[in-house]
Amino acid sequence: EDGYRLWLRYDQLNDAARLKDYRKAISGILVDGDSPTLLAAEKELKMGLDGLLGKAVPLTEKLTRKGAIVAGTPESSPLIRSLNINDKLQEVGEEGYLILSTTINGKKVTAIAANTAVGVLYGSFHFLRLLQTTQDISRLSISSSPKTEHRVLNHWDNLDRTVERGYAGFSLWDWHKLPDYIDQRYIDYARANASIGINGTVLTNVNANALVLTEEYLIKVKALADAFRPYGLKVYLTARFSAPIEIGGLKTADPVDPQVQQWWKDKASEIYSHIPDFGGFLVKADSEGQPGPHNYKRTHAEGANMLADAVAPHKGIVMWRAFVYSHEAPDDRAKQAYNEFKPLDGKFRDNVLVQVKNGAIDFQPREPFHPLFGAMPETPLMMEFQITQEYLGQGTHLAYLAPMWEEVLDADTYAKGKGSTVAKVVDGSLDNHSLSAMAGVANIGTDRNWTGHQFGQANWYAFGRLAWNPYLSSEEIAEEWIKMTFSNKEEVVSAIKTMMLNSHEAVVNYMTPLGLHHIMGWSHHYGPGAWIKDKHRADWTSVYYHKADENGVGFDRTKTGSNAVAQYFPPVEEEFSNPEKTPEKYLLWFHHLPWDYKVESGRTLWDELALRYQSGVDTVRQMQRTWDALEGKVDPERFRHVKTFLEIQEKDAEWWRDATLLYFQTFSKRPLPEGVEKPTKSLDYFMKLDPKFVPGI
Ligand code: BDP
Repeated sequence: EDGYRLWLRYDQLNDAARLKDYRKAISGILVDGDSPTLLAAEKELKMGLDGLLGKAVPLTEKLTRKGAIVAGTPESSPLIRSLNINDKLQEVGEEGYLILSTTINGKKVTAIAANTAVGVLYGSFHFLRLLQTTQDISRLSISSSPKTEHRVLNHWDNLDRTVERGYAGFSLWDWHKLPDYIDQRYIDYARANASIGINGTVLTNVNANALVLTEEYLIKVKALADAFRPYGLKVYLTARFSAPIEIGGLKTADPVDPQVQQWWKDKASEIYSHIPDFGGFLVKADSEGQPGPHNYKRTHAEGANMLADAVAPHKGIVMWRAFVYSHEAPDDRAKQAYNEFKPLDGKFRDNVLVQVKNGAIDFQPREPFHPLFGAMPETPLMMEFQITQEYLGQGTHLAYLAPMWEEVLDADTYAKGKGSTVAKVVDGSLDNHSLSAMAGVANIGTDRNWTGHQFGQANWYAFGRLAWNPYLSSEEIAEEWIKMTFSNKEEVVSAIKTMMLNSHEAVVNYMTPLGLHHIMGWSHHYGPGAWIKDKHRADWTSVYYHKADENGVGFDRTKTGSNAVAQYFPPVEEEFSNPEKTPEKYLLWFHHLPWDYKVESGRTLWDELALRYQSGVDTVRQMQRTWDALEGKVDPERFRHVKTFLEIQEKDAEWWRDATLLYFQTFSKRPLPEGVEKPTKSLDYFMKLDPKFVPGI
């Protein structure tokens, strides 16, 4: 049990009663049609059912006995056609499916029906999930379809196979052996994605390399696209804005230059000649040194539209990122994306989505929702979540991220009055956009268990499930994942679920409680670094964000400060403007408050801060106790792995607590309250810990 099989383990079920029912109910698999996708569905059903039932479930061509799993589309399968379910099928659209307990020719069957082969595949995975989570399958009437159209992983993978902010080994894409060698990993990767409805993958880093757009690489990309296609997974690439210069020999990359426009059109045609269903481009432009339209005094819309025009004839899309901030450190980096993009609302082509990170700074352990959500009604905005834990303990901390994503998706923007949630902006329902998408920055690499931490798998899983349906609860997703990945036993499920559901809050508490943000180590972003200052960019330092002084701590984003609150709709603006009304979790995000400001608990801000750091550490220790009690109830290999990582997490949590509190104490000049463990090292020690990244100290 090294974790390779992810949540698709298919071991024989140990719930004896259910197993008996399933064995009785399922007699064979009947998938008519021979498209690669239908064959993939058939193969998965066969593998899954054989494993889960612990017996060979035969593939059949005719319906001779009751108990068949009949899967197909009305075109591929006369049996599905005979069900006359066209009306119901119409409702589930292109990728949706139905799972029905019904009868055909007087025989009881379970029908997995869809309009397309990929819908059948998704339905097959759903059916297997029902068994994996030991649900009753005797009276099924399930209908499911995705709420967002494009559900996309963003790999920040470089062509040399390093992964930016990757903590699970190297890139899966073995460019050297491609196009000839198709690693089984590619297939298993595609299967895993299909099982949760992910239908797109951007293969390359947003900090892009134009080389991937050359013929030499495109044939390798084609090989991957061919391997993924049966699983409904489209490939996308990042487009480096200056590619026409770097690989095209042009003198400019100005988006209004006809030669440049033609170059991209030709490049798009070339790509589509290799990969007819190529998804399109993801672009990071004019951000952190990446080239972009601003180099030519053009707008983001002009840049995006040029690429959009190039891929439009082939039905491609452009995902243009809003993660921008200028080099001249402004009064507040949090305001910049809104300031730059809001005026461009309505100026983008129909096949452009603007990809917005969940918060306005940068994937912090917790951020209030990005004010752009709801602010650009004429433009489809897509969500960018970060699955890889750049700021949340990277490869070694257990942090189940779905509660954080849920918090953002459920947040009310009030853009069109109460109930205008971020989820409704993202799925297009608020402003009637048919184009909709969600992206997740992947946490996947060559590590045997794919994600470095065994529990990192849960974040990949949860991202896919939320992209399919942003209204699912993080709790139900956790429960599914635990049952499929570890065990169906109630005591195990509830113990692991508690760990997972408390884990994100624990990380926030020992890193950045009460709305603190961006106070981590310089550049690597792993440990604490609240003292980071005097860099060439102010907005890359910690002091810029926490603004601690003898009077207090926090970033004033109200009228008396940067007034970033004005970017939110009135009731939200009001709430965030007033420290009494601001949810405590965002307090220091919006306010600079005195050390003895009274918080909800009646304590002073200083005491509360210190106790939150302690509580983060305590929760990790609680997780350790819970995990230890599971010894013998989960397999020894994964048990040991997680146990060791929890030890690292405890050590790191103490490190964060001690280093950060000692630093803030130099301003607050107050003792640590009762209940907070005394640091055993000095601030000086912590500041010198990482001299490589803290030059000059
Ligand atoms: C930041 C990362 C950086 C990425 C950037 C981005 O530190 O490596 O390139 O985001 O999203 O979080 O473009």
